[in-house]
Amino acid sequence: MAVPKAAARGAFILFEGVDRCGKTTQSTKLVESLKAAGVNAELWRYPDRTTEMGKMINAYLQSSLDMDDGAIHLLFSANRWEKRAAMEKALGDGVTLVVDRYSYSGVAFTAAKEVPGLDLEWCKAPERGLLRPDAVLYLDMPVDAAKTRGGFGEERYETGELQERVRTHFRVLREDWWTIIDASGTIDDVHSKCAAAADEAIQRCREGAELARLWD
Ligand code: NYM
Ligand code: MG
Repeated sequence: MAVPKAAARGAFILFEGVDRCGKTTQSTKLVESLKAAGVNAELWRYPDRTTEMGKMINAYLQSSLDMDDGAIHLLFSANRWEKRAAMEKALGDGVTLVVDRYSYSGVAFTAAKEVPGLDLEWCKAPERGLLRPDAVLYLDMPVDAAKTRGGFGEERYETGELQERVRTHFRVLREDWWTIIDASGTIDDVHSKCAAAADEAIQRCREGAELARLWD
């Protein structure tokens, strides 16, 4: 008797980029279009501000709470670890996860603070072992353009100087399998590039690509 073929796992599709580059708009739009095409897809985001740790992160970002730079870095990471098993389960159940920020933001932002001792390697260490995305859609936008977008400056880290350094660190973290998308195009233009990269990743997962871990 033929053994039933296991259902394909979902793809982990990650959006990264500086603040106000359009990640939230594009990730929302991607989930809508995937669902319309019959793909079981969900939008997740980090920090996940709904958990107890996430509430502390939210207070820190809104400057109602101060915290040591190393401690807040580990809290952002722990906020990914607390959801790791749930992510793996969803992917295994065939759900494609479109994720708005993950470990790369964690590393790029803390490293950009240039705190002695908290170098790139230190920042990467707590991320080791988390799930590796199947695709990274990096929305590339000059900081000067992002700054003119609504809401810039409302939260901690939203200064031109810090964002420039974040962008430099993203450049260092970039790997050749990332998809770099010019985010200054129209919403529809950027969306069609994101959708093409997402389709390709979903296809790879259907063909049996295994879930990997950071930083393989
Ligand atoms: N951020 C985000 C970090 O500093 N470390 C992290 O691990 C993550 C996931 O939080 N300025 C920063 C980047 C943003 C801020 O994210 C909140 P968002 O996507 O603007 O809600
Ligand atoms: Mg933001």
